[in-house]
This record gives sequence, structure tokens and C-alpha cells, in this order.
Amino acid sequence: MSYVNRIIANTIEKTPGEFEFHQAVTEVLPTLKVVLDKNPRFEAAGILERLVVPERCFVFRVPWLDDDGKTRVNVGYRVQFNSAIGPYKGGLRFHPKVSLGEIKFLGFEQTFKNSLTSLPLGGGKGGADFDPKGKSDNEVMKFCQSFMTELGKYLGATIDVPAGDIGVGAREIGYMYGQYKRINDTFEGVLTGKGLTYGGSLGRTEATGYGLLYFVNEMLQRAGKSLEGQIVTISGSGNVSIFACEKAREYGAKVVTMSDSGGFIYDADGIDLDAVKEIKLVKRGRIKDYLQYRPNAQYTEGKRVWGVPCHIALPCATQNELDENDAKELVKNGCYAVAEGANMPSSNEAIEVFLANGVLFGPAKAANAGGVATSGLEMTQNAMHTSWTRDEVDKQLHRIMVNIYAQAAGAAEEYGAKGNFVAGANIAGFLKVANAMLEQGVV
Ligand code: NDP
Ligand code: 2IT
Repeated sequence: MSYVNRIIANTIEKTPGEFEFHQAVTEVLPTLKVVLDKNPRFEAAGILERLVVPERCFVFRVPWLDDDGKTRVNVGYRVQFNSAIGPYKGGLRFHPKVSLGEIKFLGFEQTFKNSLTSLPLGGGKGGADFDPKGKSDNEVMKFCQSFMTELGKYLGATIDVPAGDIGVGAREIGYMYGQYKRINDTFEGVLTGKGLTYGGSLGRTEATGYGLLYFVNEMLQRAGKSLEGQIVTISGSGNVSIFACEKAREYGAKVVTMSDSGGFIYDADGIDLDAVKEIKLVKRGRIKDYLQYRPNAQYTEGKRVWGVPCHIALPCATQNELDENDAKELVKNGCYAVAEGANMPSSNEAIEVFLANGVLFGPAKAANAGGVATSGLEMTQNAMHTSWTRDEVDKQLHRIMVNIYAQAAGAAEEYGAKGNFVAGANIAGFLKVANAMLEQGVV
């Protein structure tokens, strides 16, 4: 059995039930085979064996009192995956389905993504099976305080720096930062995505969505195409989706869909983003409420957006939201570019369909790295006790996304997979981490 296949088989055997983690490892490792064959030093030093095992995982109880005075208990996680190139860095996800396998897949992916940013950021991820939906602000605060009371033991501005992800935005980051500061009596950049009044960076809120479009724009331009006048479908209606929609429109594209876990809206005239912002960012409502603002739009309950014809599709909600059949339908309807705002939104079979049909495909770890890259810029500003203008941050984000495209495209070409940015992003992300691990010895 080849080195890669041996590590995949062993990982699956040793981590029963961690299906998303298996999926991520099964996607990444085969694309590294060509690099590993060319550089036997990686196998000799057991690089893959080390890469697939987190440096450490914390699983902890999070007890809190709800508004009725009833005791509630959730399970919290932090996976510190890889610190070869910098302090652990990666978001926190609050969602009822969160499990160790999910956090491990996210931490594994984050390690390569952070490497691609070219900033000194290691890989980590965390979260809890807490559902912020339907909770009062007071309950969310109580939960966040209890969560941070334990999580804070493992963090530090040069140790491990979490941020937001699904279910964790400015409100949650604020409550967690307050609790960390209260316990540790230190004002340090231990979280990113902070409010602008206490050390946050201008542009971080928008960064993942904007960065996604900077990547798409670069990918299209290099293929002699442009966003101007193109029909775009976006899934989700959270942080990433909203700012992806905003920047897509700035580039002259027409976004016609958005969704949440209830269903999707289709607006042939183009999404009214002010309405979506009011529903989602102000009222914390459901996407079907969009019909109150735009009665001519359509809402489809319980379905995803991929049946809607488009030129460009941007999955920005969650993992495995786009399967093989969705990919075939997109291709059939003339979609020629897909870029992942979410982490692992496409199944491995869907990715194969895109690549086999010559779809320009921007994989998550490259296309959505703008969020964590801007988190890296927030850490730099915190360390320097300064703050940059929105324009300065945005220029750096743009430069980083163009550079990520160049790394993915360049590595793909160098290793015989021209145009395959999945392989290219994996290889480029891997090489920096693997070389850093080699240079630091067996640790
Ligand atoms: P938000 O919580 O702001 O929004 C998530 C959106 O996805 C909501 O519309 C939500 O709908 C939908 N969604 C979540 N889970 C499911 C599900 N199981 N089925 C259907 N829809 C679902 O999260 P973000 O926008 O921050 O994150 C979205 C994706 O982008 C995630 O994959 C995340 O890991 C990734 N990402 C985020 C970054 C960031 O900086 N925030 C950076 C890089 C990647 P509902 O409200 O109904 O649950
Ligand atoms: O998946 C991701 O890259 C994020 N949720 C952002 C992580 C971060 O540390 O900004």
C-alpha cells in the first residue's frame, strides 16, 4: 500500500465516526502523492503521520443557567492542530450538530489554509454544540462566559487565537473577550473579529466574503473572463454570504439567490442586500421574511439553491451542502465557475464532477482564506498597538488573495495538474508546513 493510502486507512481506523475528518483527509492526502514521491524526506520524517494527528484536543463541559434559572449543559471543544508555522489560529463554531469530528476536519483544513495566507498562523478550531438560535442575549452571554472560563486556560495572544465561525459573530466574540479579560487581567489580542472599540480590525467583518470575490475575480481574469453581468448563486445568508454578495455586486454581477437552513430565496431582479442585512444582521430572522420586502421573489422551503441556473456558484453556508447531483446539475445549466466560501461545502464526488468538466474551481482553503488572513492582520495591529485604515487592510487582503491564487495555480502547474487548484492549494499549503516541521525536528 502506498504511503498516502496507508495513512488514510490508518486514520479512518483510529478515528471511528469522525466522518467529516475522514472526508477532509481523503481529499487532501492523494493530491500530495506527487510531492511525497519527489521528496522522500517527508515520509522518512513521518510528516503525514504527524499532520493527521492534532497536537492536542480539549473537550469540556460548559454549564450555564438559562433565563428560567434551569441548568443547561453543552460540550465545548478546542482542537490545537498544528503549530509548525505560528500560534494556533481558527474560528469557533456554535451549532447544535458540532462534534469532535467536525472540529477536527475544520482544524485540519485550517492548517493548510493558514499556510496559504503566507502569515505566521498555525491551525486550530473549536466550538460547542450550543444553538444560539432562539436564545436571549442574556443566555448567549451566560453561555459565552462559561465557555470562555474553561477555553481561556488554553489561549494566549502567542499561543492560540480563536475567532468566529458559524453561530459566532461580533456579539459572541465580545462576550468571550470580556470574560477572558476579567479572568486573566490582561488586554491582549487573544481573539480576532473583535469590536472596533476594543482592538478589532476594520474590514474583518467583510473579509471572508470580499476575499472570496477577490479570488474569484483573479481566477476569472486569468481565464479571460470577468464577473461583469454574470448570474451568481450564493447559498447561506450569514457573515460570509452577505459580504460575498456585496462584493459580487460591486464587480457588476447579479446575485439571484440566498438561503438558510429553512430554504432559499430566488430574486430574478437581483438580491436586495439591504433587506437581507436587516433580516439577518439586525432582526436575526429567517430568509423567508425576504418576501415581506420583495413580494415578487420566490421562497422554496427545504431546498438548496443549486438547481437555479447560473454562471458562477458560491457555496457559503456549511459542509456537504453541494453533492454530486448538484454539481452535475450546475454543469448542465452552464455554470463554469465555483468557489467555496464555506469550508468543505462540496462533497469529494462533486469536486470530481467540477474538475472533470473543466469548471474553474476555487477550493475553500484558498478561496475563503481572506477571513483568517485579515484575522492575522488584526493580530499584527494588536501586537503593534496600532490600527490601520479600512483601505490599508483591504489592500493587504486583496494582495493576499491574489497571491493565494498564484500559489495554487503555480503549484498545480509545477506538479503536473495545471488548472487543478484543489491539488495546487493542497500542495502549496502543505509544503510550507511540512518544511517547517522538518526543520524543527521530531516534535
Ligand atoms: P453564519 O453563522 O454567519 O452563517 C451561516 C449560514 O449558513 C446561515 O445562513 C445558516 O443558516 C447556514 N447554515 C449553517 N448550517 C447549516 C446547515 N447545516 N444547513 C443549511 N444551512 C446552514 O456563519 P459564517 O457565514 O461565518 O460561515 C459560513 C461558512 O463559511 C462556514 O462553513 C464557515 O466555516 C465558513 N467560513 C467562515 C469564515 C468567517 O470568517 N466567518 C471564514 C472562512 C470560512 P441558519 O441560520 O438557518 O442556520
Ligand atoms: O474558517 C475560517 O477560516 C474561519 N472561520 C476564520 C478563522 C479566523 O481565525 O479568522
